[in-house]
Amino acid sequence: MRVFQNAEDLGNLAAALKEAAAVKKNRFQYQELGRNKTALLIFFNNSLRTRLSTQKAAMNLGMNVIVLDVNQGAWKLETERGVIMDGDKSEHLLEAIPVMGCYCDIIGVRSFATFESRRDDYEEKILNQFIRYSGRPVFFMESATVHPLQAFADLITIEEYKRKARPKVVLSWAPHPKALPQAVPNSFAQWMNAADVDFVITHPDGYELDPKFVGNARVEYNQMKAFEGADFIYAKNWSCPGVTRPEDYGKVLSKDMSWTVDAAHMAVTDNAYFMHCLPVRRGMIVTDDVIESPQSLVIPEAANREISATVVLKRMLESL
Ligand code: AN0
Ligand code: CP
Repeated sequence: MRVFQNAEDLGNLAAALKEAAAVKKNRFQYQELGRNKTALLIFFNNSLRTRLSTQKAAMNLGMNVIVLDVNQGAWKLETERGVIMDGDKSEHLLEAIPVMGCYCDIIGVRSFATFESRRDDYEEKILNQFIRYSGRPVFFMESATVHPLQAFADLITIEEYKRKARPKVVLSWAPHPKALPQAVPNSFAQWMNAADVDFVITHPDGYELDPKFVGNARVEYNQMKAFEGADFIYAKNWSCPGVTRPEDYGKVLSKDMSWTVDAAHMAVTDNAYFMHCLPVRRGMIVTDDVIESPQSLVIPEAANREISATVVLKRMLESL
């Protein structure tokens, strides 16, 4: 595997889930695979889980790991071509990327949507430059539009906890004070569409996700109706994807607190599990009692980030 961006990059998902279960039983069985290989993890944005779980995954495989926080200690990077660099940016991404490639075998990159241009974000301008100019396999650690390591970990978690062959999974928008990316809901939708689940998306008017991620999912604007009989509730805030109104891209259109997932919401489900990728704002996305309930899977999801990253790095090492 040279690029890990979409669900299809893993090939057969059932096989990938089997591999994940085997890795989880013995996460050190491929220690030799990564010997003298180096993973470089590049962060343009903050992280707790991705930073720790991906380092742990690389260590499980016997790899060396280098982590770079671009905004803390590296030179400020220009990303546009044709610019006269007389401002505060000392280096161009087009030199920085191949240089980074010199010191590693595999590169992971976190670079969130900037919301400056919908087109640049949805064309994955930054990550595509890493793919093109680094000369190394590249895995996405949350890009402008996708967060596949999270979605894979979420699918592993659903596989572990499901009580029906084909559970009902609901992706629900929830309120948040700041504009957040669409990467997590985009990837979650993409992976749920590829998996064998009954998938429903619910959000207020104007929050329609990009059709390429919605696929054949059912969209239900009445949140309570969407929750009826659900087995898994996956809450997440996202800002306006700009599908119906491009001028609203990246904006906060609603802070409607009636969408906060509370006990009354969970009561209409089939004793559903509660999921969120974290970090989560209590009182906005979800109430304390729901996130602290025995039905909350937020910690098992985070734990499975180590497993999803181990499988992805293993696949990349195997194809070096
Ligand atoms: C990010 C987001 O919503 O995409 C990262 C989530 C994994 N969240 C925040 O910036 C709070
Ligand atoms: N879920 C997730 O990716 O968390 P971090 O932003 O802390 O890495």
